[in-house]
Amino acid sequence: MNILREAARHGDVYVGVLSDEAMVGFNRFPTISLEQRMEIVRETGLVKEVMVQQEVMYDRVIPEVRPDYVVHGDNWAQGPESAIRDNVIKNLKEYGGELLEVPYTYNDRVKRIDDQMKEKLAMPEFRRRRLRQLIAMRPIVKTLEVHSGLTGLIAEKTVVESNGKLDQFDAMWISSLCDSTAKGKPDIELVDMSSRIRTIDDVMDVTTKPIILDGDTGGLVEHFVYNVRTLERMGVSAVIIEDKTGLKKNSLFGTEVEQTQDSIENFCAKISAGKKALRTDDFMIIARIESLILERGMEDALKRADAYVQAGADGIMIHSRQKSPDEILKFCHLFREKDKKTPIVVVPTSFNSITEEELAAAGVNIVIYANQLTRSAFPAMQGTAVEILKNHRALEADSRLMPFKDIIRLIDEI
Ligand code: SPV
Ligand code: MG
Repeated sequence: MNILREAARHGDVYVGVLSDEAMVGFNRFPTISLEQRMEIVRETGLVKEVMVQQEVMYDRVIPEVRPDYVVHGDNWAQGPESAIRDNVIKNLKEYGGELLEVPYTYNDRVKRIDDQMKEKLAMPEFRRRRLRQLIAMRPIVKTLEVHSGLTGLIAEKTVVESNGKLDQFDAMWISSLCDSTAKGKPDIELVDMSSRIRTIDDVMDVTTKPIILDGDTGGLVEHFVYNVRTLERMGVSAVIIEDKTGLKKNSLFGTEVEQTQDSIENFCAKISAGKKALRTDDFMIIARIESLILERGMEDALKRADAYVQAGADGIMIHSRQKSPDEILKFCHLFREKDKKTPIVVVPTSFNSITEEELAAAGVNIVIYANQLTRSAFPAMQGTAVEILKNHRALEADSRLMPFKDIIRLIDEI
């Protein structure tokens, strides 16, 4: 209201309301529809026209409207959002327009509204359906591995500006490998569901983004049907289960260790039973195909994909441990020839040269960065431990550490 009042003093006010797509790129997910957001602005009676802004940057809208002034809150001077400010200044300069910055209103009432919106986004029924919404809205859903409150905060809050665009992660992956590794345990379904749920709960407590759980093999069908219900109730958006049976080992071992692929019939029965147990249309059961990992061939992978979709799978994850993305791209191409809509998920740990744009162009809907946070944290921590041991003190390790004053302020206070 302050901003609108200030703007109205200078002439006719045009307000740009960001589209959902533009918002989710750098801000939080909208809690009300675009039409409702526009209506709120119209209702103030201070505005001549409300327009939809399809892009965060102003390269299109400013030359089109050529406003005498752009009026904006002053809360964009620091951090990645300063790129938007720079972009506005650059566009105004073209014809001599002016930027007016209004002090941002910080008070308890505004904070409360902000907290309420965040709380709403974190609620199970809102969080759960957000993955499907993002699949429909984003060219590709960018998903980062998390295994604790702290890693959850990194996925939640990291926003970057690059090439004039702001970007953030859309969703979080609770990996069996990294959840187990964080507990010093092997990735063999040893860390049980109660413990996995504890991790999910820690993450949910401090985040709002949707969660995809690595459900390993899904276990016994008789247990799986209960577990999907629990996950759905908690507000998890999807579980991915892999078509293996017996003692599961991590797929990145490939054929170096013995791993048994489940039969198509058994795995289809597991998917169908899980789907039948669900109470909402939001929760997704995604079937993960291990045929390429186990060197059973493309034909087997495609046959299984078809059968799993028929059995009710809400998405297909295709995995590979080749350095080259070729077999994944080939699968996507052949799968998409027949099935245009079932979401495809990939985990480019080995074939990491492929970009998100290339994956999206191949018809992939979700990309999961499944272990990079853990793999970067471990050498950093180990290096510090070595440094302290070598020097009999912590001074030498200090230059690699986050400043003490930053760590105590890392976590928001309520
Ligand atoms: C995990 O992150 O635990 C996965 C993906 O299952 S992978 O490790 O690539 O098999
Ligand atoms: Mg796993």
